[in-house]
Amino acid sequence: MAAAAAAATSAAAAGAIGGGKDRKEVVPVFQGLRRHGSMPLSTRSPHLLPLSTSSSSSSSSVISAVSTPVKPDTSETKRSKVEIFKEQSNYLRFPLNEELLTEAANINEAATQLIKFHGSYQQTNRDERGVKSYQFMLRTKNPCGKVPNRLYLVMDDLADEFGIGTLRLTTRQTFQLHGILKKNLKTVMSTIIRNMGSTLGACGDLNRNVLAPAAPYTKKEYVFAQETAENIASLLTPQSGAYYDLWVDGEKIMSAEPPEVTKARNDNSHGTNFPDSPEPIYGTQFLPRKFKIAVTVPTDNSVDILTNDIGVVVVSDADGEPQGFNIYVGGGMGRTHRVETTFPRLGEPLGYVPKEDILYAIKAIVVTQRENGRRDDRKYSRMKYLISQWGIEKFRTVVEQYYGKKFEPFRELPEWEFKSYLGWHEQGDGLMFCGLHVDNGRIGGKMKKTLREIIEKYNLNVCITPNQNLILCDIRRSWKRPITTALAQAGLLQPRYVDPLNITAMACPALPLCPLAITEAERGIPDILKRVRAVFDKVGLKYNESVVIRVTGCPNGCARPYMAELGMVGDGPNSYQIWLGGAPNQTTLAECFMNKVKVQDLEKVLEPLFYHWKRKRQQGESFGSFTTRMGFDKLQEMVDKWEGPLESGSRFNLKLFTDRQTYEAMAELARLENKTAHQLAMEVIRNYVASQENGKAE
Ligand code: SRM
Ligand code: SF4
Repeated sequence: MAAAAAAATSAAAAGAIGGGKDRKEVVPVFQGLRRHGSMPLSTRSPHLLPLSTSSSSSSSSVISAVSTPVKPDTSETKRSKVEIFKEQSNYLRFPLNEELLTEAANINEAATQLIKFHGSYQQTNRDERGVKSYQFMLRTKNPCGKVPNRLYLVMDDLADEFGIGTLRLTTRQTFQLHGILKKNLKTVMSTIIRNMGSTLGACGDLNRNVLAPAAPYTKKEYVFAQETAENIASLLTPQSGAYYDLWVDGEKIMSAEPPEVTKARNDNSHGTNFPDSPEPIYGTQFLPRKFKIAVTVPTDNSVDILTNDIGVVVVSDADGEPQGFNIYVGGGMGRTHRVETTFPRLGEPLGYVPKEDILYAIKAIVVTQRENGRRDDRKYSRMKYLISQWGIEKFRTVVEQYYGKKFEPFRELPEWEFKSYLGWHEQGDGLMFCGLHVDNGRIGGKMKKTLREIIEKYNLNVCITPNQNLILCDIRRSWKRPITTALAQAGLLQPRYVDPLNITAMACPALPLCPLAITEAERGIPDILKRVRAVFDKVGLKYNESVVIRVTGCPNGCARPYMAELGMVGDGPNSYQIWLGGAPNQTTLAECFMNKVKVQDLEKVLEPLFYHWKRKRQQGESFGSFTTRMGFDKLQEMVDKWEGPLESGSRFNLKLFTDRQTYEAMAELARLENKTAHQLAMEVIRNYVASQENGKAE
């Protein structure tokens, strides 16, 4: 940013927020000590006063008004247990360092909270009864979803050697490894770190993996968005060194960061930093809660931009030269059943900043949340609640004080589109990339073996998409055929052979390892999608029609079900809330239509809804828009009065067959596989077409 300009006003601005050189941090008492005792109270920074700003320019003008500094509020406020653990940890070390050395298969409560910041969760297998089998899930951090060839191969090996034999691609472009035993944690962590990977800050109360479009296009805007995501990720990476102390005995195996990132992190012109702290941005207390950022380019909503705490969009001039960024704030999905004061929320426009200011603007937003987000009740600690409480105007005013400038007006943007990047595409540098649909991001069995062989043989880098899919990058034209053939043989079909319902569907891991799961998601969705396809067939919807379906095992929303056209959110054993109204381009929030729908009763709800969508929709109207236009009263009436489609299902199925005899024979075979005649016929046809294609490729 214009550091000079900022410096010119630093005294005023720092005074306004009461930070700067006088900023105090909770002193970690365990530097050296290893024992609980009475802890100093968190010294809250002075509260911000509303600015009496005289600035009227709409450009990034420097704030010149000064508000009266107030005395630090040293009153004791209630804090959640996790705040105490953080404070007593000596920047995420204690007692994790000691707990890792014990013979026990698990670690204690404080260490369980701290290890999250290092990228791991303690779990048990909930399918098993009796003695708890403790294990750890590890999550990597891959800004933009980028995974170098070497790291992919190492993750693939680690999954087999120390995990449950599968790799899990996540909704935030990272890997999860499940089933790591405590005794192997250090080996696995250090192997990742030594092979171009990291798990630092993949979980915990700090900035999580930064999303950006995964497509390896060489177009200027895309490259710029990805560079920005990487710089933001660097800016907000913990600095204390605890991670390296614990997992690689203090060796600093870090990639160098651009000097502008270091400069932005160290800049304290506007009182954002704890000047003498090993964690200049986070301090001892880190953030009140997890924090999520996505960067993208106009139209490309492959990142579900509005669900993030901060959404950043590259804005370019007429020649395609990036000039700055639009910034959204306040998105988030998590909620708690029956607590109406918790809710999913979409990000809203904060303003525009010139490109050289982006790191400073991001830091100002993060610091606003750090200072003002609730730390007493973690249910309400996400930044979306702060913005909901304050309103965007007040939030903007406070952020501007830490930023030292005013935000410019938000630039107009074109419509968002969902981009999956599946199939073959040109990168723009003569090479190609191939996007592969991976059901729920779970890579195992033959698919895992084949992917490894291809990635190893052709020395490919890969990218993980925010939809749990994988992109093979940097492919020479001449490799396209053999790679297509090898992929198809492992069931990794080109997108036109994958059921369109599967292509956009997502489910979170849920049971058996997620401790918060109320019911199935990843394990349940294959059957759910089959049944939705059968309902589509029954009511006469075509094969190429689709709806965005997302399923989670609880209301936390890890697969972003509240953005889906049909969201299913676990609310009891084998039962789900049904959420309707999301859009195919992920721009509207769904609403809860029904509670406690037993999974076996799904058809009773879905049949009438899809039947009426087929008949009453306007031209090109998506299922999400249809349900919103109808309104829930009308939809409820449709469900309540449902007596089955007027036409018999067989009439539609018969269309595929030349005569009744063939249809009946197919129907009988299909029954053996618990399918409809139409489904089986479609499968046979698709397999036939795929085998012909493969034949051609060979
Ligand atoms: Fe999530 C907690 C899995 C993306 C909202 N999430 C969890 C935990 C770690 C359970 C726990 O706390 O012990 C889950 C581990 C399950 C397992 O066994 O693997 C878990 N979340 C996932 C992943 C793997 C789902 C997936 O299908 O890919 C995603 C990993 C992302 C990553 O790589 O960083 C994942 N989680 C999300 C998202 C989507 C996103 O970020 O785009 C959300 C909603 C967006 C948001 O944060 O608002 C999300 N996860 C949560 C929440 C609710 C947060 C809240 O504000 O209330 C929790 C629970 C919590 O934090 O207390 C949670
Ligand atoms: Fe677990 Fe709930 Fe997230 Fe699913 S949505 S992974 S059940 S926390």
